[in-house]
Amino acid sequence: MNDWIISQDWQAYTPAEHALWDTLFARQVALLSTRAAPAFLEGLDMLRMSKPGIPDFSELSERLHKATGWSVVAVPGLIPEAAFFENLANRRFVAGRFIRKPEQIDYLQEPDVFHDVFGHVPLLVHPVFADYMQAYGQGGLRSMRYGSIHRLARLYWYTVEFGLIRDGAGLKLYGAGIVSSASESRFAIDGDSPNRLRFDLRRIMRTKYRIDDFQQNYFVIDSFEQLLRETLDTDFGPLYAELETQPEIEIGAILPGDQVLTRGTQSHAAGKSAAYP
Ligand code: HBI
Ligand code: FE
Repeated sequence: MNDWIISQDWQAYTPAEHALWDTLFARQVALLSTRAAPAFLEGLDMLRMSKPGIPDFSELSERLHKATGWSVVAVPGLIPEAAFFENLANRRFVAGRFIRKPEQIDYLQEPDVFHDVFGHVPLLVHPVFADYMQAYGQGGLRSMRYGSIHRLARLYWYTVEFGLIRDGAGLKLYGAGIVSSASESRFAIDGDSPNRLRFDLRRIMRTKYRIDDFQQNYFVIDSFEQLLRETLDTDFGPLYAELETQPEIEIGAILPGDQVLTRGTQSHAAGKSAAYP
């Protein structure tokens, strides 16, 4: 199968592109020192990501491989699901090699090298999270045979991309979509708008998500062990069949069975829908 891997072509980055990485990096580190999960900050340190400039994937992979056997490889952008899952199942994290334009510094839809490398790679140093990501890739390949990719995509969205974790240190960020965004780093932790609900695998797999704005619901895990254990202990075949008999859950909804950690005002989302009916 085509794995979509290309060369990073690190020499081709311009000084302005490296400088944009440095600007993004400094801004996020300042926000995250008090907000990100300790495991994320340890990963940044361990991988020496504070070294100036866009990281060279081969250098990064050398360190990462020693820690957990993962490597980082370049791809042209979003790739087909089968190739995405196949790479993860083989402990290869696929990263965009391009960096956003200066005018997109605050937001872009496609995953660029800052989102992919700064956002996703530090946690791959954590042995349990590293195993979860591989299990996700393996589960993704299986989900394709059941026609249930969307269920697993939701799990990825609400954990790997937009997950929160609650440990002794309180509520912290670990989702890559949050930690790579200055505005959502604040919104997800400090904001009074979103709901924060305890992680619930089945519930998440029924929940729609939004790709155009801050999340309305965040799901909070107690530990990466919980995430890995629940994923490995679940027999997804029967679960997919069962979920087809249950209604979908709207973004921002709170259900009777939810364990609500924070009930938000939803003022952010309400403001938006008033402006764009
Ligand atoms: N490709 N490069 C890249 N990055 C992703 O995050 C990605 C992808 N292809 C498919 C995909 N994500 C999702 O559809 C899966 O999580 C289901
Ligand atoms: Fe991502």
